[in-house]
Amino acid sequence: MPDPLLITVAPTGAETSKADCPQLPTTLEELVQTAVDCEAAGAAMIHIHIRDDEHQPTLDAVRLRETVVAVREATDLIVQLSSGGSVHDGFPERLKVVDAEPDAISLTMGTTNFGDDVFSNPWPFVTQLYQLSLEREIVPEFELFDLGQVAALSRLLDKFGLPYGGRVHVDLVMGVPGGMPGTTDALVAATQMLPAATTSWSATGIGRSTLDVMLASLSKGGHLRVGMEDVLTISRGVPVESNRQLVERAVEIGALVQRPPMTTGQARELLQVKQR
Ligand code: KMH
Ligand code: ZN
Repeated sequence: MPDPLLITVAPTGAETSKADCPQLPTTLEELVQTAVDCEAAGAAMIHIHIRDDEHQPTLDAVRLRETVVAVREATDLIVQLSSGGSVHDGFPERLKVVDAEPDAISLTMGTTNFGDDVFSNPWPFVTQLYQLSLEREIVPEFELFDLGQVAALSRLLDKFGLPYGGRVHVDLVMGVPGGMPGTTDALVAATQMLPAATTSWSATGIGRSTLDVMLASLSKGGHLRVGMEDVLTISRGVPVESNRQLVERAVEIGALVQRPPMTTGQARELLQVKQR
């Protein structure tokens, strides 16, 4: 029996500027087209950061809701909103992301140095956001940037129980300057520490760690996140043309290890997202 591969696309992020990367999808129209293209290529979930009219990161509530509606109308992708936003976003706006009623949110399990900045996720914020996800019946994807955050996930589940839907899905975000490195050794260490309640996990390697992390994840039976949030070159010095190109590469590499891309229906079953 083939073991399908969940491919999540993270098309935009909050760190890259449109001026530096004109092919980055920053408008709603571009984002929806990207979602359509990436679903056709084999993605089953989309991790969304949105931008304002000046292409700057925003957590504007109206735009977030419009985005969720538009991506849902155009695709069957699981719509995951980033609750991380940018390093400059405050906790109140980040908590309000749930008001847009996405299928899923990202939920980072601790504070991380993030290049020269700090991605702040103190324990009281994490627990508040987790409890909100339970109340609103939104599935969290636990984003783990280092090994301490793997332990923090066990602590969270011990104290507050399983997420909405009963599944525990993790994404290892590796290679952020300040987090765990994007290496096979770090991936093995992190996966060995995952709570027993974990039902699925994916991994992504930032920048030049992308291929190492992809191959390590596949060799350990994990899933993949790809996209221009995490990597902007397809090979050394060659810019990524589109998110679709990154999804297609993940599908090709998955095929080599007999992991066909998971359909959106299979992904909904795996993550037990609410029917909306
Ligand atoms: N932009 C980073 C500071 C998430 O989306 O939840 C945080 C991030 C994680 O991208
Ligand atoms: Zn993100």
